Amino acid sequence: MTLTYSDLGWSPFFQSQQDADAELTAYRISAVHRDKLTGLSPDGEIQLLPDRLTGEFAVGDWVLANDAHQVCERLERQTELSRRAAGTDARVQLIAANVDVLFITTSCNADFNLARMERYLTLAHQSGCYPVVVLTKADICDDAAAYRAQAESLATSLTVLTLDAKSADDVSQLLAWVKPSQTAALVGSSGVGKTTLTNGLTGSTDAVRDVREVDSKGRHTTTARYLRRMVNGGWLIDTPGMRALRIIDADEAVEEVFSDLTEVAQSCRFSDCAHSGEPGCAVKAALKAGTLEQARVDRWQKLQRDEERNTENLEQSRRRDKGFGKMIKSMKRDHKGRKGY
Ligand SMILES: Nc1nc2c(ncn2[C@@H]2O[C@H](COP(=O)(O)OP(=O)(O)OP(=O)(O)O)[C@@H](O)[C@H]2O)c(=O)[nH]1
Ligand SMILES: [Mg+2]
Ligand SMILES: [Zn+2]
Repeated sequence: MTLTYSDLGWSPFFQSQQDADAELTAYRISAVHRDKLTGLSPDGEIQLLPDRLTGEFAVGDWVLANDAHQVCERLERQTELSRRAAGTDARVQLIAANVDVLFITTSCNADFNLARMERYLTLAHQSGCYPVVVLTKADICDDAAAYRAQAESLATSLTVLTLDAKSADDVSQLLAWVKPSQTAALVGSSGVGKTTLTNGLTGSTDAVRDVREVDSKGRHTTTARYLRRMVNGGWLIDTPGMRALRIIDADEAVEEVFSDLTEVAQSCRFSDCAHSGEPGCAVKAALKAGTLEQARVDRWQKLQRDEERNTENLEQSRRRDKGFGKMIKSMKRDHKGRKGY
């Protein structure tokens, strides 16, 4: 079966960026390897040679390449999912690009965590992806409806699906949220069933974690990201489980996810109220009146603090990189100067 560019997710947004380079061929990146990229076009799948570090490409990206399959340009992204990489040396890590729907995946067991879900919702808001919460392992849980109600309480009209990721019937619920040629990404902790869902939705047979190992923490069965075609013509990106989602540059998205609280906080007497005992604090008043929930206020403040710290660290390492770049440049300049002399 041959796919067209529009089947692959190509749109006027990308077309307008190609016009100047009409002799180059466009490819959708389906996998990012250490030193090469896999690209899809109507002619099928080929390996592409990147023009910069492969870490600067994300699965889902559109690139333009020449006849020698060398990438010449990466097209501007419609949406970008990224986080602060793990470790003290903060960098931005790309998760995926040009994603329309974010399947925020967790299971009806110990992985279920409202603070974590709020982080993923923030990621969706920040990138402009439509969030759908997927609660797996409903088949081995006594009260899936209670988990679902908790998740639904996080935002008005938030879509929450509860299912058994191993059941073909259940899994087909997800298809309704991704139209042909649209792209979805599965994110969530390790072991929640992202690859099980991917296999059900795409017909592939990727390795899932052995049932006997389900309780062992810290193992990641999936180690790379892939773009795959779903049975309905949509596209799906499976991702390796994340231990922590450190969000960056997301203060506005945090405000949106917690719009119920931001609205109340607007009535605080001081515009920089920290809601920790200041006079005229509307948040404290609402807590007292029982119209706000303390746990949610705590999660909001923690997420704000974490987001600020992550972004600060990122700024520091950006400055460091810039300083390093300047140093190299001045070394080169000195070197040239000597040669001239
Ligand atoms: N009973 C039941 N088991 C499930 C369900 N979803 C996943 N599993 C099992 O949970 C285990 C982990 O599933 P995976 O699909 O490998 O999880 P993952 O999210 O891809 O994990 P990583 O690749 O490590 O991020 C497998 O043994 C699945 O069979 C479900 O809804 N019900
Ligand atoms: Mg997996
Ligand atoms: Zn206040």
